[in-house]
Amino acid sequence: MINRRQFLQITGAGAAGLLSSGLTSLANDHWAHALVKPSSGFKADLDIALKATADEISILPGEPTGVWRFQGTMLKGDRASLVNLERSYLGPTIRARTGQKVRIRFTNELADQSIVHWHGLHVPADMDGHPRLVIPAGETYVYEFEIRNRAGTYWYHPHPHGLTGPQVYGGLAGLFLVSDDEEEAAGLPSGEYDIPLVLQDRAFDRRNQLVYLSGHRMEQMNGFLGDWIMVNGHPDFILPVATRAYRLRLLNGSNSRIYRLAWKDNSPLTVIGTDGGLLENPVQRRYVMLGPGERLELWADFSRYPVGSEAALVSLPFDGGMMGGGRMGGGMMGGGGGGFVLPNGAEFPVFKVKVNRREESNLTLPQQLSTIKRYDPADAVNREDPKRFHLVMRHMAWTINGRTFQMEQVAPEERVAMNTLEVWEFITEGGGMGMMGGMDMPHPIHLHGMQFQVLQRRGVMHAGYVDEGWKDTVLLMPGERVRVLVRFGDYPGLFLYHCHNLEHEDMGMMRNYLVEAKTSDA
Ligand SMILES: [Cu+2]
Repeated sequence: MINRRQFLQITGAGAAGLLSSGLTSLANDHWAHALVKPSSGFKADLDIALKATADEISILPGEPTGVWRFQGTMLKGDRASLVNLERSYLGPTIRARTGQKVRIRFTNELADQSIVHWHGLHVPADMDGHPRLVIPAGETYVYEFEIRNRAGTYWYHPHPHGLTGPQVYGGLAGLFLVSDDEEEAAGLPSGEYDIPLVLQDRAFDRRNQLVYLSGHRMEQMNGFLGDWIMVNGHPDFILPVATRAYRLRLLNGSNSRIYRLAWKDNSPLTVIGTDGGLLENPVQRRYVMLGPGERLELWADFSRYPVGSEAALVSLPFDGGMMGGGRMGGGMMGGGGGGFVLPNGAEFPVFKVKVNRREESNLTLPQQLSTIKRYDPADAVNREDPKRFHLVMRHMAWTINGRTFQMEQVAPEERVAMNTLEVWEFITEGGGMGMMGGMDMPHPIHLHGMQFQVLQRRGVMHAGYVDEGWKDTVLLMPGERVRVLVRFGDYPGLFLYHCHNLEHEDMGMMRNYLVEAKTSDA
């Protein structure tokens, strides 16, 4: 018997049959050998039981809202490593340190199949939550991996193909915060002054129940947008603060909404971190774009605010590139036309800050936050010939290079050699084929398994990006092209890259890439 990882190495070395199209389909192993019980050789520092289950929670005044949520129990390890959020549908925050070994026993108590993806974490292929690994209702999947990432704000959510959108929307998401020595040495606000803020949007019916897609195709082509802005699972969120510095960790956990974030009083944002942890040095921006799946960390100093004063984070207006102007079919929500009350690019408040007490702190903004070794494009195996991925619409479906997701299919440009650096270019220009005009849309592109570096943006110029740090999700606005440098690391096997607009993803704007170990048994 060969195990799954060896199997992937073998097929990766060329044993799988090549189809005439040049596409490779991995042999039809049904991946039935999901890890169903802990392995004896794995010494877990943290051992967590995590279930996805139906629940009810009070979100709006009146009737409680039916949600799906993650619930966690610490079986072994520091209890502070699993923080349940009060009165929120969000899953528990998992805290781990680089180098720790983590076991998570995921039990699916939903009616549908599911699997969990650890967004941003560098884990082996069979620990990554690929949709081929889904488990049916009532089953358990045991994850075992070592934390190899640097400190950062990562997160987790379901990833069953075609169901990621509704499951995340239903409430299934949580933060996975990693810490390390370098981060501790940076001298940032910690404990109660280190605040995660998960930004999401939701729509509710008159009975306070979540409303999702109406079935209108245009709605799915745009991506679902709610008219309630939620922070950590709460509408009309207010953050009480003292007169001192805070670390704010922002995650865009929305299905498809993009935020153009700014302080309401126009003071600049001080950004200290991105998807893959701290920047080298803080950067200032008048506003920042935050696409679905992306994270940004802010240094927010309220020491100059008088007690009793207010501040607010807002989303500024922008051209959301929505098909049909976002109001296709004359639609208000529930009008059945696929339009949205609050289209992408609308202006709205995100949350309020209330300065409610005086506190002294001698923390000052560190000028050196971390060290980031920049990749040298000269080291890329395809420096002169970037792999190009066109984000285009075909037959009323979003595709990557004209292809939609096939569970185990890999195209020639989707094969990479382990431990090599490549240049990948994502291209939205002409994505709408120019046939209907103005149909290019934003796409936040996420690579599983790796953090990468943004090399260059070209095409229609947009602003508000923080491309200085490590990224696992990169936002492209209409007419833009982005080159990234990615080193396909030490784990062979099948990983995903996809649009993190979850409705785009569910309709197939997702593909595999295969990391092939350099073996000599071809
Ligand atoms: Cu997309």
